[in-house]
Amino acid sequence: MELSGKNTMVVGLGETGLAVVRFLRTRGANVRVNDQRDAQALGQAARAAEALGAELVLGGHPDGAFEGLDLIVVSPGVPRLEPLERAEERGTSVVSEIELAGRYIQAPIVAITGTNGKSTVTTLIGEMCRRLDRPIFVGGNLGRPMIDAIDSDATSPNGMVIVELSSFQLERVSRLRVHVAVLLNVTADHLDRYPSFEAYTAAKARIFERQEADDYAVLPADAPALRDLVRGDGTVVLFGGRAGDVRVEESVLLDVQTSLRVPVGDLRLRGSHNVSNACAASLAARLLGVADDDIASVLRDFAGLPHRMQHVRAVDGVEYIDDSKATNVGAAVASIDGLGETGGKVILIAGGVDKGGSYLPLRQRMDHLGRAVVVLGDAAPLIEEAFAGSEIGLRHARTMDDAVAQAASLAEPGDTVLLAPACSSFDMFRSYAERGDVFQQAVATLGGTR
Ligand code: UMA
Ligand code: ADP
Repeated sequence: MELSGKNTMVVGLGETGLAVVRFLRTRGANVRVNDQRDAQALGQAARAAEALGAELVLGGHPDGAFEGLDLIVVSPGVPRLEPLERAEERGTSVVSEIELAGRYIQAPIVAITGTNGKSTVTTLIGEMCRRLDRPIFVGGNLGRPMIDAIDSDATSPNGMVIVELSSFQLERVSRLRVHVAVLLNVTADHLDRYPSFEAYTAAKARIFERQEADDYAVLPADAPALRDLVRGDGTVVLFGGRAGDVRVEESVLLDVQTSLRVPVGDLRLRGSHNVSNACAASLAARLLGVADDDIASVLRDFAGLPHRMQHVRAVDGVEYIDDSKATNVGAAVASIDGLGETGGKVILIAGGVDKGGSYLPLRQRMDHLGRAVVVLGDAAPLIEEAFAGSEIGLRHARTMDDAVAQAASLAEPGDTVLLAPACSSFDMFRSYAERGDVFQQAVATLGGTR
């Protein structure tokens, strides 16, 4: 696609937007930037876009800004907007950053989606593929926008682009061809943005749409319904369950097609959900040509990303675990299950911004395994509602320090205090990472008495 001299607009000036502005300007396009925030709120990002020669239309999404354009690139956090839809009706091409990036990448693209486990699996595949001795890029929703890969060696035919893709990023893709597409799982999330669970699922399924016969669709063996989502011509390969190519048998992770065998006890990652993640990553890496020994050594070395089942400290025989990245109910349930047999009970710290799903699965787990739940943030009343009539205690906290103090006072030796909020963090924190940091600081200041 020739961009020189074209009239383009970037909607949303976060990390993605700024990276797209840089890319479009390098290719000689005229760039307008539109964001609902004003210049003051955008701060450095607005100054950077201006310095790159972009025209700024800030503080809202006025209709006029969307006129006279050849191309609009939408940031993932921007939902459906009426002016965008009208521009599309007028024939303006509206794409996501991922679609735009894909058009300039010659390297095979490896993409990972799903409700939970994306960052972990993307990182694992990235670490495994690093052993291939070819230039690689690892990014996407994980942090570095995919468009930043362009013009690096990783996008040459000899390279490899490995990206975590959210449903938001997949919404506006049309021609993106993914060589190895991994769909890990789908449970309720982002129902504050999508009209239905089906709409959310359909966005994720777009990852498969342009696959050809020599591409691979990697799916969980124990979720047959997900296979119906594969629309393209990619070859379906399965992980986990009883029939997956890479699965667990008698506590050993093995690849039935190769000699890969790693005892589950050798993995540093915690929790059964992470064993499933390890199976998915190992299968994808094998499809990409990584040797068994390299897969095995990454599985043995990788200790997990921060704020995912991260062990913080033991105080008075109570373990404190930071799973701040558990930002939906499915993830929080997996966290509780992933603690395994500890002999004690769980004190769960949960709450934040509600995403429109049900908290009942959380209650079911906690009724079995929990001692108490400490709720905080906007979603507290909704969680309380789901726990109505439950035998386990429910406490309210105003701050994270308060939540940790209350959890500590409730816990008995052998118990686990688990931060797995089942919600996003934006009511009280800048990000899940900040929430996790604040939790860890609060835990660090707990004085042990026994
Ligand atoms: N904005 C508007 N109008 C709107 C909504 C937002 O103008 O209606 C503006 C905001 O004012 C802001 C900008 O859009 O200035 C933010 O854009 P963005 O939300 O797309 O955020 P980025 O900084 O570009 O980060 C995005 C991803 N964010 C989201 O999808 C919400 C990051 O994922 C990703 O790391 C980054 O691109 C690079 O690819 C974060 C995330 O929370 C981690 N993802 C969700 C998740 O994991 O659940 C999907
Ligand atoms: P994502 O990038 O999809 O948010 P992460 O790898 O960052 O995924 O993990 C986020 C949280 O999701 C973890 O902290 C854990 O609670 C949960 N989780 C991770 N993997 C899985 C899985 N395979 N199934 C269910 N929950 C998971």
